[in-house]
Amino acid sequence: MNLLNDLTSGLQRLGVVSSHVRIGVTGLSRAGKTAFLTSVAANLLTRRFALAPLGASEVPRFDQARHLARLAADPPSWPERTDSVSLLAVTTSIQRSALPARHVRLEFLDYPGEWLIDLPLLAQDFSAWSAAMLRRLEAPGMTAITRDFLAFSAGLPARAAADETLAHAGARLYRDMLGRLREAGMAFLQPGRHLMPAPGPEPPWMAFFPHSGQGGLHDLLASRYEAYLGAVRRDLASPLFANVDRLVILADVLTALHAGQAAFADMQAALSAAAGSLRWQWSWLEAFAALSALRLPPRVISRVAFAATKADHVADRQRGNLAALMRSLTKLPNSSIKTGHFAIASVRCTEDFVWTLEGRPVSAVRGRILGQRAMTRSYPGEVPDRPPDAGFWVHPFLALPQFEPMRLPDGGRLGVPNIGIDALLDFLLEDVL
Ligand SMILES: Nc1nc2c(ncn2[C@@H]2O[C@H](COP(=O)(O)OP(=O)(O)OP(=O)(O)O)[C@@H](O)[C@H]2O)c(=O)[nH]1
Ligand SMILES: [Mg+2]
Repeated sequence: MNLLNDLTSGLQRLGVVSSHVRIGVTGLSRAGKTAFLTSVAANLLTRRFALAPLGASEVPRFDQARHLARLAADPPSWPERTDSVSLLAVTTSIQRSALPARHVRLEFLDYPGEWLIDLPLLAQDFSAWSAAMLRRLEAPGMTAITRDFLAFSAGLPARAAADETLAHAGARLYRDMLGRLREAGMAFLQPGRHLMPAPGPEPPWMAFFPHSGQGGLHDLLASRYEAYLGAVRRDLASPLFANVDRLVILADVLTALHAGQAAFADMQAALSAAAGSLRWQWSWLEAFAALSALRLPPRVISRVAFAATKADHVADRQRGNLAALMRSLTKLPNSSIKTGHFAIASVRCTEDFVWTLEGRPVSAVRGRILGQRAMTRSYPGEVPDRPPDAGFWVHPFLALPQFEPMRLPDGGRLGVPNIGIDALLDFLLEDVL
C-alpha cells in the first residue's frame, strides 16, 4: 500500500498526471504579504487560472475577493493587517501537444511574519538564545526602549529562585518592550508568538523572557522556553506547514533604510537568521518523518524567492541595486535550495519620471498620496547595492510616502499593475508551468 502511494505521489511530483504545489508566502510584519498574494491571484486569474475550492481544509480561506474589491474601490484602500494563516488555491490545466492535459493546483499560504522570526529559535537552547537576545537589546538605537527591561534583568540575582510573581513581572515587561520595539520599526523580535498570541486562554509557559542566571528562575524560564519550542515544532510538523514546496520571503528593505542604522541592522539580522535556519528546519522535518513511518517524507523546499517589496517607491534605474541588496542580506548556507532575488511592487502606485533637483536630473517617481488629489513627487535617495557603511547614514534615506494604488480598471478583473511579479512567478514555478 505504501509502495503504491509512493508511486502515485512520485508520478504526481514528476507532474505526469497532475502537479500540486504549495507555496508559503512569509516576511516580516508589514512587508507586503497580503498585497502580494492579492496581486498574484488577480494576475493568475487573468491567465486561465481559476480559484479552487478548499475542500475540508482547516485553514481559513484567503479573502482574495475582498482584498481586491478594496484595492479597486474609489478611493482605493490597502488590506487590513493579518494575524493568522490563510490559504488561497488556484487551478489550471496545461495541454502540451499529444500528451494528456495536466492538472496544476497552486496553493499559497499567507503566513504571519512571526512564524519566520521563530524558526531560528529551534537551533538554540535557552541560554544561547538569552545571551543573543540580551546582546541585541543593548545595541545603540534600542536602549531608549529597552532600558526598563534591561534594568530589571540586571537587577536579578544570578541565582534567583523560581518565583512565579517574578517570572510574570519580567514576562510582562518583556512583552510590552517587544511591542514598543515593533512600533519603532524593529523586526527581529523573539519569541514572535509573544506579539501574536494564539486565541484562547494563554498557557503558563508563555510567561518567559531572556535571562542569563543559573538558579531556579533560570530553570523555570528554560523549561517554558522548551515548551514554547514544542509549540513551534508542532506547527511545523502539521500538514499545513510540512508540505510547503517553495517559499517567498518578502522584506520592506526601503522602509528599513529610512528607519535608520539600528532598524536596518535589526532587519539584516532577522533575515539572515531566517535564511540560515531554512536548511536546518527541513532536515529536522525529514528526521521527524523518518520516525513516523506511516507518512510520506515531507517535501523539501526546493526554491526560495527573496523579494524586496514596494519597489515602486524608487525608479527603475534603482531597482537592480535593491535586488542586489536583498541578495546580500539573505545568504543561504550551502544548500541545494535554488534561490532568486527580486525587487517587486505587488500593487504599483507610481510612475517613473526625471526630476530636476538643484539643476541635476534624478530618476524619481510620482504618485498620488492617500486622500490627496494632486500627484506627489518622490526621490528618497540612492539605494545601496550592499549593506551600507557608516557614511550612508549621514544623509538619511527619506521617508516613503503612503501612495494610493493606481486605479484598477474593471474592478481588478484585468489584473493588478505591478512590478516584477511575473519574473518572480517564472522563477518559482518554471518547472511546473
Ligand atoms: N507603494 C507600495 N506600497 C505597498 C505595496 N505593497 C504594500 N504596500 C504598503 O505596505 C502596507 C502593508 O502591506 P500588507 O500587504 O498589508 O503587508 P503584510 O505583510 O500583509 O502586513 P501584516 O499582515 O500586517 O503583517 C500596505 O498597507 C501599503 O501601504 C506596493 O506594491 N507598493
Ligand atoms: Mg497581511
